[in-house]
Amino acid sequence: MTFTIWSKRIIAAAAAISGFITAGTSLSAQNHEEANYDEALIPPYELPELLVTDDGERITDTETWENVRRKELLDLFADEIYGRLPETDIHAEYNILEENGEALGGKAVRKQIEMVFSHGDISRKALMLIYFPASGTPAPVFLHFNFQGNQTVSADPGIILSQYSKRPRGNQINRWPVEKIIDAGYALATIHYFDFFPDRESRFTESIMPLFGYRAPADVPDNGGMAISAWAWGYSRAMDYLETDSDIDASRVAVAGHSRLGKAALWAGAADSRFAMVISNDSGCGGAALSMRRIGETVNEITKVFPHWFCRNFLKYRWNEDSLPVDQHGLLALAAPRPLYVASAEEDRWADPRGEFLSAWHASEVYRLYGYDGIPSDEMPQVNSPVMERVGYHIRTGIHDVTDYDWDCFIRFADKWLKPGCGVTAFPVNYMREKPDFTAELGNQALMGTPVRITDRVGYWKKIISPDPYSAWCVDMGIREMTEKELSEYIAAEKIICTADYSTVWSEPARSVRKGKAASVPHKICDIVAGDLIPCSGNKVKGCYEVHLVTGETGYVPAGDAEIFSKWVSECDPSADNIIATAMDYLGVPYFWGGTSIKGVDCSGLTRMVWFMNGVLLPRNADGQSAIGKPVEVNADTRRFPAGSPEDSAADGAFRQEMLRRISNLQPGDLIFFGTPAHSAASVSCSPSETGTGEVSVKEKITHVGIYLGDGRFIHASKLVRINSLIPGDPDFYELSRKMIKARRLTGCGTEEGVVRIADSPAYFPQD
Ligand code: GTR
Repeated sequence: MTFTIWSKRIIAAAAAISGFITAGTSLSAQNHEEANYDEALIPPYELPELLVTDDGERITDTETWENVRRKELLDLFADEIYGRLPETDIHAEYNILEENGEALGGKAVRKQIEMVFSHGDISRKALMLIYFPASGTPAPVFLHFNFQGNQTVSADPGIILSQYSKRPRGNQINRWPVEKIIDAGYALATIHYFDFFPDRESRFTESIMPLFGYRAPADVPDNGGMAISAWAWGYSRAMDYLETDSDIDASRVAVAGHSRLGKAALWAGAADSRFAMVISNDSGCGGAALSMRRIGETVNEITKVFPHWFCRNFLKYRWNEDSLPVDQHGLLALAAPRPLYVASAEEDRWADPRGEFLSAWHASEVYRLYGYDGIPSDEMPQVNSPVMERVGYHIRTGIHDVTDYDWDCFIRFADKWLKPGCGVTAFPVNYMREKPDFTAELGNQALMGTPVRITDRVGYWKKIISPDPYSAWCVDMGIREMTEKELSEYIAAEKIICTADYSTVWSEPARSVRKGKAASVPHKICDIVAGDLIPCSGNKVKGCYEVHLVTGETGYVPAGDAEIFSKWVSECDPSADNIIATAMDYLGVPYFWGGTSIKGVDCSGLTRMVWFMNGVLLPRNADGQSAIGKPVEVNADTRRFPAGSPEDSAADGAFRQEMLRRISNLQPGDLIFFGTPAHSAASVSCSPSETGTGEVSVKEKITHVGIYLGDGRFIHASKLVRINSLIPGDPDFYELSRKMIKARRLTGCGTEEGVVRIADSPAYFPQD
């Protein structure tokens, strides 16, 4: 069967209007019954490629996706489907009309905010209703607009009536399990969608459109936004407010919507990346479903019945879907890499559940580019069997609606992707990589027993923030995930710190094991290194500390290799002598990019470790370290001896004098920094930082750090941890010595100078 014949059939069928009205919200008749629902009648179609640019370049990296293809797609959706809104300067004002801590029997706070938007003498109002858990911690949010007015979401008599609705209180209570949402730890924020565009073309003038200078639909250009863009605009304005509300965690807002509001939520999520998650429920044609399938509701049908939803350009694609430059899988892909959930209902054939699913499946290839798992195959999951990868999907039994089941899935999905976790590192040394990939650059290491925050998950990787602070990816077997309560208990618990360079956790009290003996004799559970922390009972058994690894095993560490952490930390004295003594202990440790343990260190990894073993938590990187403590003037004459020029010969007397001068203020134990100072350079391109004289200011760049030992000598990680001299002519002269431009003294400094004692860090000890 050819497309032409099929399309004629449908056009003919469309003439017979069935009089079907969708529950409570639809405004015009639609021929649901007459539509095609037969997969076999779908003409062959070819979806536009997501990972090929308009110039035909295949995309293999996220940078090109973000900088090129994503922008192309966003423009196409704006110009051809939903339409753009002018960049008018619209003033927004928020009035908290009401706040009540006794909502839902005291477990929630209800807050109602009047948002006033104005431009010139035109103004429009929207009323936001928020329920958030009364826990006191900023809550993640489901931002989900409603169809019938805020008062229909709950029977709560405190809800202020929405301006454009006379519907009774609690009228849509079945769609809004407010208590369930609160119990799960989320806030719910909702606005009656009419506040942005009362859903009729004839009510255009009551919408927000006049704020943009439009008096009638005819004023709107062919690529100008109409109702869906107005609702999406409303979602973003709601986000603007949420960002100002300290009861809300605006970094964890899920934009969500049902049906036409699912379309709007997807468009809002695509255009506004502040939304951390995007959820579409039964959004169908012009939402998640692929238009090219022309099954259920079609472009022709939707644009005829709802002429005020899309931009006029979309009309070009009635019965002409093959010429669409994008299809809706592109809209879903615009949410990447943020978690995306698409929900369908089995009996909602009008919305084409299979088309919604395939769209999510095709969008998943963009998620895979980021290393995330999406929809695993093009075979639809069974009904009521949700997929919860970074792209999630379910098809549930039942009709076009938002049910408790849908909400259960949204909450589960949000629990998985939006709820940050916490935990403790489990390996002796945990490798923190810049991407969730074993081949990715090593950024940092976290020692055993380090409390971490978990901010993201991909496959078997977890993105963590270590206390230095540093954010990067660890394999999940190296992280013991905990509840907040477990983590606080862990932080409060007694621990040992390994003070030997290397030691062992034995299965029984032991100091060594006879070679060749079977595993029944004391065996090694794991090695440990300096700085590792393990919970312990405080008991010593046969000269060993009894310890309890966070992975569950009990083991024994020779007492001479460890100390009780709390006692050790109270005795730490980061004096210059102690710092230098610890640093000398690292001599010969190999240089290792990203290393911050005795197994290998980079330059700032060495300094970080040396201070850590003296009870001080330094920032992870050299530039962070160069910003704390007290400045020590080195008076570098970088005009005569530019940091970037080739090194002078050791015999150069002037350079020797310069370096003797640079070290004159230094004291043993000072951190010395190498790099290039801030300077002006001739500009090569126009940039916002241009000074106006053809010069740009270049910021200071710190590339290396070492510890000063006195007499021009210092210890640093470079090839190996080694000692060099800054002074030309000395036998161990450091070839990049002229880059030494800055120094800091940490001894005698406290938190006001950015120097944090481990004892004062909430990551290591309870602080109350
Ligand atoms: C229907 C429309 C669908 C869907 C639904 C709704 O009439 O055909 O595209 O958006 O309305 O929003 O309830």
